[in-house]
Amino acid sequence: MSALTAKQYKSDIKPVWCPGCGDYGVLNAICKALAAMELPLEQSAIISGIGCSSRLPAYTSLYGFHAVHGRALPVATGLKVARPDLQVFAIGGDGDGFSIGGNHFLHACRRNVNLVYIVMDNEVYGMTKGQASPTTPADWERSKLTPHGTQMRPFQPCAIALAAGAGFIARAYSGDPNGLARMIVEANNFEGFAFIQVLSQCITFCPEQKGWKQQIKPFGLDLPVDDPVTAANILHGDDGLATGIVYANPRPVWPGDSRKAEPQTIGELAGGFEI
Ligand SMILES: Cc1ncc(C[n+]2csc(CCOP(=O)(O)OP(=O)(O)O)c2C)c(N)n1
Ligand code: SF4
Ligand SMILES: [Mg+2]
Repeated sequence: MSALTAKQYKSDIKPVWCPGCGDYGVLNAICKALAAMELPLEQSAIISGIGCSSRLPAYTSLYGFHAVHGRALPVATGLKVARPDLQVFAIGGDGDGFSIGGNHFLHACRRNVNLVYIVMDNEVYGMTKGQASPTTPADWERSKLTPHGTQMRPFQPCAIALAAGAGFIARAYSGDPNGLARMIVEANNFEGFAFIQVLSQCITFCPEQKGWKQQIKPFGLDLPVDDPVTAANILHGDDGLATGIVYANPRPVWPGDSRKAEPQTIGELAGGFEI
């Protein structure tokens, strides 16, 4: 089969995202990356949770699964372990990945299954009409539920991924789909759990994020580093708006070689009986 174009990795379903939503850029970037990697449709899968961003798999022509809120990573992990021959992409939002799915995020980082996790971080629950999420700035007063701001320190996704053991950590901007596409290719080539935080504006509930276009800049350092202490210093010192692949340091993936060789049925994984 000849290589597919980026457009052929999109489905015929028209996205229902608001005009100007950052998630369009992420969809474009994913499709550009898939085309650049010439991934066959039947060899790839994309798994999401629930949220505006989690609608994305339906807009691609890949096999996919629109899972339960916060559960993209457990489903993607199960799929990759059962079918190690597939390229698995887990995607979702900041609410999906860091609130209800926060515990799965920590354990996916430390388990180190060989998959790519892309979080479209708009610092808000877009789908449920603009409540604060773990990455919402402490003084954000737009939501009626937090009229005096959250008064809580925002979650630092990349620093937390590093502390939890992720081997590949990057931050991107949805307004730069070509840069994000290159990053997705690097993440997919990486052996192990690869995490990309994509700043993807919610134009409807956080119109101030239009300003990201002027504020986003590259880290401007010689990256990626493979030393966790250096990576921690970079991530704790940045303002959250710098982009680049910060850290790449492979370690043994899970499960080990003994279970990597052949695709397994759920029954085999459960102990050798068919269910
Ligand atoms: C178990 C469960 N709890 C709550 C919800 C309601 N809910 C749907 S999407 C969402 C938050 C989505 O936020 P995020 O993941 O950041 O995605 P966005 O819409 O911002 O892209 C919530 C709380 C749900 N669908 N299921
Ligand atoms: S509500 Fe926000 S996140 Fe959802 S589609 Fe609209 S702009 Fe995008
Ligand atoms: Mg969100």
